[in-house]
Amino acid sequence: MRTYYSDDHRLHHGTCELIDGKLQPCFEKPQRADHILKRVQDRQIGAVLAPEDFGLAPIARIHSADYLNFFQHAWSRWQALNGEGDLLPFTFPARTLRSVRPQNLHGELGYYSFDGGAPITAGTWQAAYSAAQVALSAQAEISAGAHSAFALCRPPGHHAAGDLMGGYCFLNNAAIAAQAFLDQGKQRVAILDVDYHHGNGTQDIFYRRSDVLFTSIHGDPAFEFPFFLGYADELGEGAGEGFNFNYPLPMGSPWTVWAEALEQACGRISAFDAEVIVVSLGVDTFKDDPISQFKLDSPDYLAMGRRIAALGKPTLFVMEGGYAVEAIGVNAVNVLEGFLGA
Ligand code: SP5
Ligand code: ZN
Repeated sequence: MRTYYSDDHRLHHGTCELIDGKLQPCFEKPQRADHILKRVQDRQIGAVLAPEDFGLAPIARIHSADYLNFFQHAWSRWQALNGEGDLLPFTFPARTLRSVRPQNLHGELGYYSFDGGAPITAGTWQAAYSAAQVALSAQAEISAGAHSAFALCRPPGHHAAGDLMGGYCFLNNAAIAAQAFLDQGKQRVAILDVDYHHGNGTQDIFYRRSDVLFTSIHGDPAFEFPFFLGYADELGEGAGEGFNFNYPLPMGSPWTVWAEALEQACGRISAFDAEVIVVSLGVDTFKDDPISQFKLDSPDYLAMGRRIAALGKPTLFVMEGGYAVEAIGVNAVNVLEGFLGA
């Protein structure tokens, strides 16, 4: 399996995020990608390639023009205001307020954000743009006939909706890749989101559509970020009804419980008769993850990969979360090795 990777991810290096009531050093940091890349190389699972540049058009299939324009220029506007350090939102159009778009930088940033966890730094746009190109390059390889490919994306994407950033995410790499499959002629794409957190952005993007099946296994949002989406009764809307399946699990869930949810999700994917699968590959389900509460161990990721392989479809793996930095390489690559037959 080939891996697509860009050094540009380093250009996104936030200092602090607002998490659990206080500012803390960012959990989503460049070393994450370093560990994954090193494990890919050590295990020799296949070549590591730089992405091609497919431009903005495939990104604009998912994200609105006004959102992209805002995100691309937010940092220079912050600099023009003599902003110091990272840019974080602080006011949001929550209940009782109006979702109007203000003209003040901080007002606009609040409009386009749902949390204070995704700092914009000098290179965030370039890093996120390159991560999307990494996903599109791996997608193109599968379109050209490969059975699998790994998009080593950073920053991650699954919390980002069409015009909303948050949860360390700015551009939804998995959604951009899924849409590219459809635009190149596929009719049914399944997304399997195995990150510990619900993929609220991906769910919203495809919620009213039947061409993309979204399935997600995650910490119960009644107790866990992102709190406001990801419940089991969210089944899709309109034409999308019956094409969205959430598997919220209790805090502390071990592999046995997680694997049962995976069976259910795989059953839905098979019944949908997906032509291709996009896996939102987060490994923050690991027992030692610093911000998560599941109990998966490293060998469980091999079993996860084997079960996904048993679906028998071309599969694109898109990197999402995972914050136990020392173990992230082993765990992510174990999924890929399990898929490849280890
Ligand atoms: C891509 C991704 O994995 N984004 C995750 C963003 C999570 N942000 C908030 C996490 C809140 C964690 N609370 C943990 C309490 C443990 N004591
Ligand atoms: Zn996560």
